[in-house]
Order: sequence, then C-alpha cells, then structure tokens
Amino acid sequence: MAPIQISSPTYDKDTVSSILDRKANNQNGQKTVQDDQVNVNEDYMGNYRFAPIEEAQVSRAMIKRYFESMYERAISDVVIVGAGSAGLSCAYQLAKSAPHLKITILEAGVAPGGGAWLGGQLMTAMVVRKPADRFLTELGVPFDDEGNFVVVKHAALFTSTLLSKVLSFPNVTLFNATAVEDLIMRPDPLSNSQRIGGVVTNWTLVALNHMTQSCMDPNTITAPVVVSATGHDGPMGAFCAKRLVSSGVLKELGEMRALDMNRAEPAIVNGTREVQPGLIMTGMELSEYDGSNRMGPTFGAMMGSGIKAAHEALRILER
Ligand code: 48N
Repeated sequence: MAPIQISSPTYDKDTVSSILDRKANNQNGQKTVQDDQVNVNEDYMGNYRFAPIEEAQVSRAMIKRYFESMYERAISDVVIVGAGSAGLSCAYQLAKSAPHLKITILEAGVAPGGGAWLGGQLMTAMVVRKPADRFLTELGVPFDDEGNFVVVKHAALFTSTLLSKVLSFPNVTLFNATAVEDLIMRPDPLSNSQRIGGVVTNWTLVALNHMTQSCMDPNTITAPVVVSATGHDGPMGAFCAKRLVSSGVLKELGEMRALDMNRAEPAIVNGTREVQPGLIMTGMELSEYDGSNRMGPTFGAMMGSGIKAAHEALRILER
C-alpha cells in the first residue's frame, strides 16, 4: 500500500531545535530578527495581530509543566481526593494555614466543584446556614442575609471564587480528570490495622474503562495524610469508604440516612475525623461512612467539614 503522504509541512529535528533555540535566545534577552518583525496589534477593527508561535512551543509549554508537577507531587504531604465543596474548603484552609505543605488535589471530573455548581434541583441559588457564612465573608463571596441563613445568588459564584483562591496558593497542585482508583495501605503496628500511605491514580477515562481494555496499570502518589472528600453520588461517590469495605478494613458502610437538615449538618462537621490511620473523611462521603442523615441543598456543613478536615490533617502531621 502506498505510504500516506502527509501534506502539512513537517519540521526536521534541526529545524525544530533552531526555532526553539531562537525562542530560548529571545528568553535570554537577545533580540532575534523574528522578534523585530513582531508587532502585535490589539486592534479590534480587523487588524488584530498575535505574536508568532510554533506549535511545538505550545506542546512543550504544557508537557514540561504538567509532567514536572507529576514528578514533584509523586511524594506529597497531603492528598485531597475530590474537589467538591468539602475538598476545596479543606484545601483552602490547609494551604492558608500551612504554606510549607505540598497539597495535591485529585479530581476525577474535568470540572472541579462537584455538586456545588448549583443549589437544589438544578436551581442556581446556594443556601448556607450560619455560622458558615463567615467562610463566605472570608472568601469575599457576597450574599443576601436572611437571618439564620444566607443565600449566595449563584452557587457557581461561591465555587468559582473558592476554586480560584485554592489554585492561587503556590503549594497547591490540582490534577483534574484524574481518578483515585485505589488506596496505598501498609500494616500499622500502632493500631494493629492498616495505615493509608497514599493513593493509586489513573486518568479518569482509564479508571472507568478497565472493563473494556485490560492492563492499563495505574500510578501512585504517596502521602502521610489522605483526605477523602468524594461525596455520596456520581460514578465514584464515597470511593474511599467503599474501598475500605471491599479491602476488608471496614466491615460495612453506615449508608446515608434520609434528609434532616438540623441533624445532618452538625453531624457531618463534628464527625469529620481520621477514620483510618492516615485517612481523614469529610463532606458527604462521611454520611455514607457513618450512616448520618443527608442535609439536601444546604452547603454550610461542606465548608465546616472541609475546614475541620484541614485542622485534622495538621494535627496528624504534627503528631
Ligand atoms: O460535591 P461532592 O459530590 O462532595 P462534597 O462532600 O464536597 O459535597 C457534597 C455536596 O455537594 C452535597 O452533596 C450536598 C450538600 N447535598 C447533600 C444531599 O443531601 O444531597 O464532590 C465530590 C468530588 C466530585 O467532584 C467527584 O468527581 C470527586 O469528588 N470524586 C473523585 N475524584 C477523584 N477520585 C475519585 N475516586 C473520586 N470520587 C469522587
């Protein structure tokens, strides 16, 4: 069969390296001919001009940063599984309190945020009961004060504000579209049980397709503390709680109980704790672990539980 002719121009190795060297030189402050021709123009009347680029520069800019961070975070101080409201609140509190810690967040979805992009029944407003409004005030999220509770006009205003603040901390790395598909467990002589020593990861699309393609082995991230905030629903909800059962460490799940806002929210915040040596559970995953009530469309407990999980992580690390 005749070889397929690739019509687009292909750069040979020397050409690519000379282009990149030229860019490198430029980064070292030496002007190049191409730069002299660069006259970017922010003209919205039809003459908008970008600075020139080579496709390989885009690829290498992404590859370099992503894989350097994977290499660097293979050993983390705290891994947070799940970037919903509880996981992100934990990350914010931890990153703010302990800027020296390497905090790595693993989120199975392409879009972090979990269930906090909307209120209840796909409606947009988010209800937060006092005193959790104090967290909104700290984040600078505006709300309507209704007395015993406050209302954020759109849940996405809370989640996008929290997410942007979490990602602006230099000691936080987020890997989204990346699933935790198992836990690292080691014998723990102190508790005569199993200590969690990190997580087993894979691209989410791989983790969800092990039944369609075999031998797609995972990767690992080791850490002395894992905070599990995987929620209670979705394709991987309550993941770590379920893994504790399937690995024989936990006899059974408590299973989330029916809705009762007044019982559910304090139970989740006050119940946030180290459920297994090295593993803290927070947010709605805890309702599945403990069998506590669900609270429905109020989000203050997710914030309080995440913040408490951060305090628990610091307590363990300082132990
Ligand atoms: O928002 P969620 O689902 O979980 P929480 O606990 O942060 O917040 C729960 C909250 O949104 C409610 O459910 C409200 C209060 N409703 C209560 C009720 O009564 O119905 O976020 C969990 C995140 C999601 O983004 C998942 O994609 C992610 O965790 N996740 C994982 N990420 C990586 N690896 C996994 N194995 C995994 N499993 C879930």
